[in-house]
Amino acid sequence: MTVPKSHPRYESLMKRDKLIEAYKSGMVAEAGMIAHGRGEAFDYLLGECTIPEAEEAEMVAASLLLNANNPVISVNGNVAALCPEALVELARIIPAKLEVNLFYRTDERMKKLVKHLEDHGAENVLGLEPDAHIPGLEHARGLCTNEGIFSADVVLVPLEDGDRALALGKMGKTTIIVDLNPLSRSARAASVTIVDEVTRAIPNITEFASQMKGQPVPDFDNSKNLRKVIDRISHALFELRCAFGQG
Ligand code: PTJ
Repeated sequence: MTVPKSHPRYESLMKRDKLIEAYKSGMVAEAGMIAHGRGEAFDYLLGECTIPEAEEAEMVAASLLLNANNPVISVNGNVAALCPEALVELARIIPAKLEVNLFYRTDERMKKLVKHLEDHGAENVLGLEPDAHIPGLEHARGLCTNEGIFSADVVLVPLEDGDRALALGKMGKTTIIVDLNPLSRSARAASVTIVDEVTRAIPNITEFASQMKGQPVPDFDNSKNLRKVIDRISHALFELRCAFGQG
């Protein structure tokens, strides 16, 4: 499908197109399409832009990654499909390791996603040969590498399911989540929750990281930040409600 750039939903349609193509090529899980739809709905409520609360969380995320001993970026199907270049660039700037870690893990998807990242410039992508297991996560979902996620002190896990975010937190890791849904279990379980669309969030973190080398991690209260996000959404809905008039 050719969408003219002038189409008011151009950006959104392009993202859908990327996901559909990646789904057809076996990189994105079926459920990934559903997850994206839920994200879109929340993005609509946020005005499809980076809100100040997200910007603050992105700055803190950059600082945590820069100050980590073993920072790891966990990559799933949706994220790899939507912004592979941005992930590779962030990993380079920090520097951080990239590890493919899937909810719906199959060997075939793992190989395709590792290759996809390599095609976009990544080197030494971890995940294909897991030698560790995240405690408390059953089956293949918990598989990870000792060199990467298992020994990481700070993990960036965009679009995560709540279980894994909780399990990583229980391991004592600092977890940074990107999730457009501020009400999700992941959002509430994370050390830092970035309520932003992943294709905006990752380049923003990279931009902050390029400016913040050598600086300490700023104070940050994740619950307070999430409360402000929910207030912002509530206010936006109220304004919309008013636009429909009285009665
Ligand atoms: O590739 P896999 O096998 O690891 O599977 C990935 C999915 C995303 C299918 C899996 O992790 C999953 O089922 O996730 P959930 O529990 O649906 O959570 C995904 C969260 O990401 C939801 O809360 C969405 O609102 C949010 N989300 C979806 N798309 C985006 C997003 N947040 C930021 N940017 C997006 N583009």
